[in-house]
Amino acid sequence: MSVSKFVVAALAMSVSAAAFAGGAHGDGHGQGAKSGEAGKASEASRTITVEMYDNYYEPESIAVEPGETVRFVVENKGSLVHEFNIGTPATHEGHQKEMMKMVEHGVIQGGKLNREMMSMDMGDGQSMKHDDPNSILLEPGKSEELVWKFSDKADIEFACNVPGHYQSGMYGEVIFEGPVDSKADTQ
Ligand SMILES: [Cu+2]
Repeated sequence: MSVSKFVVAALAMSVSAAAFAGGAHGDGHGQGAKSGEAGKASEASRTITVEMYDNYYEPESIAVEPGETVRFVVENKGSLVHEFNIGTPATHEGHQKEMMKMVEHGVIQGGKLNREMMSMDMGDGQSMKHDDPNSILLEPGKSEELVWKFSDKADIEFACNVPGHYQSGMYGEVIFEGPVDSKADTQ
């Protein structure tokens, strides 16, 4: 789709954009249930700082307890836009297709995000809103928090789905360690 056609469609479809925002990622959420759900900061057992570089994370992996709620402080210390997204390999693969569209339409341009365009509807039942609770998308120098309640043991990674980044190794393993029993002491 050409840019001009996209803009026209986006303006015409603003109503469906609102509808889409609610249920856009039905499939993703279904699979996301395996990785957990949005958590409450008041229930977080600890804070983990994650630094994003071009193109890797520090730390490279994260160890959590099954069912643990963690507050992540995510900082983009690279020169490109990066994402911190918690999900299964399948959800990451699906999200990479969405983010490819964001690049194709100029929403993501290297180190910049076009927030205005992100709020538009693409006119084909897709939006480029990036507001899933399991994900943060950041420009260089920016920092944001994400609170996540992990599910029981599952195949979960944190990953950057900006095109090419996952493929160049920008993902890390979530390692499940220990029983949940010890949480009784901290809560
Ligand atoms: Cu990245």
